[in-house]
Amino acid sequence: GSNTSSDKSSAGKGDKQIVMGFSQIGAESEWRTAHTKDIKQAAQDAGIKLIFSDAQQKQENQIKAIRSFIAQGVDIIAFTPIVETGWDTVLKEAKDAKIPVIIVDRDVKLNDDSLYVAKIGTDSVTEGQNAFKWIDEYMKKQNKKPRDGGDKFNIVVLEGTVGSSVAVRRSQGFTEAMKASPDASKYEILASQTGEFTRQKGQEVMESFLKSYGDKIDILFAQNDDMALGAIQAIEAAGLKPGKDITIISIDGVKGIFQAMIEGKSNCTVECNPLQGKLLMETAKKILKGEKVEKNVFVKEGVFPADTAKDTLPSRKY
Ligand code: GZL
Repeated sequence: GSNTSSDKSSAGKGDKQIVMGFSQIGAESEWRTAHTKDIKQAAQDAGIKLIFSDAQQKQENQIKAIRSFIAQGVDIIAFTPIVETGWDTVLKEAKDAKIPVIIVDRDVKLNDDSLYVAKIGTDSVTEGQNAFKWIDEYMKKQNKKPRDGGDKFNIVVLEGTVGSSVAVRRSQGFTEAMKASPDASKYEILASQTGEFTRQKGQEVMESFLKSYGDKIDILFAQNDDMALGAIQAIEAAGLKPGKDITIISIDGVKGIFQAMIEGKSNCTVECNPLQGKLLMETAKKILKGEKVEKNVFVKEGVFPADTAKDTLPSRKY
């Protein structure tokens, strides 16, 4: 006989185009630009209508965007939280409106984890640990000596956005790995300050580091490649050789840093994978079909020292 109880949920979702509201942080770095491009392409490939909002680095704009997605009655909301805290209220409003939420790239601190269905991100702690481990190996392999003739390698750190899970966790990973190293006593962090993940700010803060500690700095740990690229300009302007006088490690793996490594101006990049769009769209479709999804998924990432840069650059996708 005929199917008396028509199953609205599958039929409704089956043929109606899914509408996703996406709140992006902004366009602060090459990495972020690649992240946005990949998400827009993945939505198109998946036949999902994307309502995209650029928050210009302001949390209040993300909250406004999420409220507007709720008012528009989108099927699903995804966003990259610029900072960890301050999301409980607006995510409760999304939950009350029965709109599922996916957290993308960065992480949040919530009182109630049921306020989001899934999180697709990058493992910032491991990235920070990998950054220190590589530096520790490199200083030994190159038989480097502290520039000030002392017994410690002096490190300066350009941090990411204040309060972002990525900055907090990359610092945590880096310092944890340093403390765990047998060489811990050979390193000293002289200064650590935010460069807001941008080239411009990275250059400015590095200029101030050089003024304060010029001939004592052995290592720069930049929490993204864009700040490292800005710092390289400051180091050269100070008459020093980036990648030689000052060993540089950063995180992301964008094309710009591969080029700098080929030119001998940077020493290593720890990859952070922005190509999260396909997984995001697949996860959204599963959620809207009522299928179970993993709460927390990490995308894959590697480590790329300068001597791999020439061979790797042609295959880099961002
Ligand atoms: C990392 C991402 C960071 C990148 C920066 O997952 O959130 O934000 O490292 C970007 O380049 O600005």
